Amino acid sequence: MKIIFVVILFFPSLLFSSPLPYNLPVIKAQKILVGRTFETPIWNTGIFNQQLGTFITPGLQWPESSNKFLVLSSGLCIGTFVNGQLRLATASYTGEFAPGYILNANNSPIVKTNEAFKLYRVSRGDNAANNPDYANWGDMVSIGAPYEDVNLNFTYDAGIDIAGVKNSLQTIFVCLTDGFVANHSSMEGFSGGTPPVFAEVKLTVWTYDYPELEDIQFLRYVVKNKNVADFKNTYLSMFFHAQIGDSSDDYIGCDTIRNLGYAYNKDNMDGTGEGNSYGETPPSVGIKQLNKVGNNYGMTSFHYVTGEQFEPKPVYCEMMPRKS
Ligand SMILES: [Ca+2]
Ligand SMILES: [Ca+2]
Ligand SMILES: [Ca+2]
Repeated sequence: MKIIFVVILFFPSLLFSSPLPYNLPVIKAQKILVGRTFETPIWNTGIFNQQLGTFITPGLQWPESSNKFLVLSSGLCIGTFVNGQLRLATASYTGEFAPGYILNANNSPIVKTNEAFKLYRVSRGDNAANNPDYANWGDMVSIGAPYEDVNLNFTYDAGIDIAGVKNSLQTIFVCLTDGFVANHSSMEGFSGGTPPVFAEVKLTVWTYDYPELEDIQFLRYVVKNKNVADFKNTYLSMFFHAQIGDSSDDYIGCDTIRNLGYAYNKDNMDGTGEGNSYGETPPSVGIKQLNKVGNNYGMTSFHYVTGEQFEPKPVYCEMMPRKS
């Protein structure tokens, strides 16, 4: 059985940027993260592993170009109390985030964005001449975009340093915020539509082509409270809708020691082997929290959701959302 892992890491951060006004809802966009053995979309709304389109469409394609998929949709969700009010910034099927950042001015959070805030993708061997994202990578370095400091001077030097995570095959970076009210909707998927929490989320996603790491999608989230009020009783949760080819014969589980959630086929034959099903010896997929800051940030719960057509009926907020 081949296992593919998705790994998340959390780090504290600071933000430095310059303001421009912006008040429109986000136009959804994606860039495809390409690994040596798989490919998967990364959205500008906090969603990953879903193909952007009219319908909810699985996105984590493994092996690449196989037209077989392991995940339908994923995203980091934040739940917290702000001044006693429960607020959420969710990313399950649509995503309540958008590229941008937040200033604190006049004792209130002010959400900003500009044309520089978007998905950036660089691949090994790219340069400023063949990839505009590479040419403009320096715009995002002060925000948190990673690079290999080739001349070891702790400064990004265009043309000398190498954009992206050191030794990665490909790196995607985007700075997101949930601060735009227009992107909070009860149609998000699960429990969306609250006022913003005013978080900034800097997301780096990358792949390696080392044989032992080639099936892993690495994600690093840097989450910062940019509200003027504290976050209280804050939970970060990773929504992960796995789907091993034909979803009708899938099981899930978790490993609390490894901070790992996973999905696998209940028998050794996924679907019929026709179409998008894997057939014999299907793969499994998991998501693991690799880095935790302090003692209270490991996996504290693992929960499932089911379709509303299944008995027993789950409580409403844990049903899959209707979407047509
Ligand atoms: Ca340098
Ligand atoms: Ca299956
Ligand atoms: Ca089966």
